[in-house]
Amino acid sequence: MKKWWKETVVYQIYPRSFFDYNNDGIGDIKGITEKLDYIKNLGIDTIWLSPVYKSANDDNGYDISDYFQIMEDFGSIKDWETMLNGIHKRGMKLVMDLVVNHTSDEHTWFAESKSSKDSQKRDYYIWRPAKDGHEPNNWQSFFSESAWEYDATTNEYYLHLFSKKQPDLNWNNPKVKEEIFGMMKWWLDKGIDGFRMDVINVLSKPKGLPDSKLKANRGEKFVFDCDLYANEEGNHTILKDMNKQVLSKYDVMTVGETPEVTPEVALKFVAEDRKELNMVFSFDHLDWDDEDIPYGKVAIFFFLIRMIAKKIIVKNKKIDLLKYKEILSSWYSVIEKGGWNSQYMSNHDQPRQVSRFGDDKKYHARSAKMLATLLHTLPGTPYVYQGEEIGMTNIALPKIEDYRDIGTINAYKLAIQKGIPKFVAIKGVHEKSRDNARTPMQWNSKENGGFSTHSPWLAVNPNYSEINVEKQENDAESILNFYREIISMRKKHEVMIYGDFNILNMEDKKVMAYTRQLDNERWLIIANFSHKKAKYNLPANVEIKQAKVLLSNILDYQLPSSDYIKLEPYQAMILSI
Ligand code: TEU
Ligand code: CA
Repeated sequence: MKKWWKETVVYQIYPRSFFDYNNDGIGDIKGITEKLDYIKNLGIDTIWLSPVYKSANDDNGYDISDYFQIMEDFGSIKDWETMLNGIHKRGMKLVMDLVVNHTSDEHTWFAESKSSKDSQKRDYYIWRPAKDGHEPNNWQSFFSESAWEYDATTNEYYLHLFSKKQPDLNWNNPKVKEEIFGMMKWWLDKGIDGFRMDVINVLSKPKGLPDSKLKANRGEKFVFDCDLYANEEGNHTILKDMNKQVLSKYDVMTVGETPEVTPEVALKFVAEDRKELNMVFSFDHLDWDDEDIPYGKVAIFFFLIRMIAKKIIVKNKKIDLLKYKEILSSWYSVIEKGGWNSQYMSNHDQPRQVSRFGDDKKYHARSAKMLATLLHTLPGTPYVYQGEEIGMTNIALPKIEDYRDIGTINAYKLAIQKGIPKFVAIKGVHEKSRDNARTPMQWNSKENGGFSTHSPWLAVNPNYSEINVEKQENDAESILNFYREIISMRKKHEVMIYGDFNILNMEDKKVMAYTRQLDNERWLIIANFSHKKAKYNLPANVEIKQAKVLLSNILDYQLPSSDYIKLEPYQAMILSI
């Protein structure tokens, strides 16, 4: 069925790093309002705003201390209203972040909950006594420490799947549900157009909070086992309720962030007839290159050799294209079976896509455009993360003290505790730190990339004088203008939205080729994922003479007359066939 949220292109803003209006070193809401024309000119119709609520800022706003107020660093509710008006005036929509697996420990609910076992709010959170003098179970949080924190006031532990300043709410308590649903309505009545729902598939915890059966990594005490709670049936009960009581009353879009879900489980969240969510953010296409730093001297030695080899010798092996194709085609089943998907390669938690899957040096612009071609022609709603549209890259800061992300800092600490040498641990940080994505937006080649005249809260990437908006505005061949073009194509060609999807070369390790087809309109998308030249043989039913180039990341590209296509490194094209 046709829906506006299938047709839209979403732009994610990480407010701390977008634009600093009052020059205190921190991005803010007025800064966003200032840049709305830029976003509109990109062709965006929906903005997803990472949290701007009042927060203790242990996890940059994902630890909310008051759901009804704006973080002081970012401005006031008046500023927010002005921004919302500006968004709507330009015909765009606003999706807010909903973080309700946990609150901040500085939320008044938690202060009350922790004050005494008899507190009326005790059961807003998940408290347990010690087990044999230890933590109540062996769970590890997402941020590398135990998922339990001891609190002396009542001599019990509370559960936190993320940092210890992010206690988990108890969704078995009907009062919690009521509070959260009420809060959602409050924002919807202010006129917002949807929610991006943080870790929405872990709200419900398994009965009895059992130990994970997985073995802890060597040198670690606790086990990270997201599977244990990610697939709880209780999450569907909560979402069905939320849909019925809240969401169904508004014309809004919803996207749930769901780590560890398979396409089968995702379908249960997004199949239209289940009335839960519109789409989820899956991780399969991003998690497969995760690699734990090993334990022990010998293992570390070989790990290092492999990392160096990966960088120098086999650059193009950064992506296992066969695996990626399998993942894409298995996720397409979600759409075929009556659900919908999101498409993203970057967000505020992930390294920069051009550094991770492309080549951020020699083929910077070309590989960034190749990835953009995919993002906008794969089936699902595309999400562009701020800075991606100019090809912003990863950063490698020399010292752990230069990093701000709690996830990064904790993971580094654990690595050092395990005896991993500092220079190895910092390499892991360079590859995977979430701060790669959080460096300030590069607007121009002035001081701090035009983000702020004050020294920013996190270092600006030193490449801002080469990679910035202003420079790309004036360059017809820039990544920015390529994004504008491909986004505008989506408004003219329904095949990009509703067309069937079919990968043609599942066995090819270098080239990705797939068709999108809607009625008589048939497109062929070809992308070379390698930093070497490659060749693609056209399928028998494609007549090269009939084919027309709709978009290419190589200037003035002309199709050959042969029945195969020679591809330059990272070359990508959209053909109408
Ligand atoms: O992320 C949840 C999540 O799955 C991530 O922690 C992810 O596994 C990790 O970042 C990969 O490095 C959401 C938010 O997007 C994230 O920013 C928050 O820190 C987290 O929830 C807690 O709210
Ligand atoms: Ca500011």
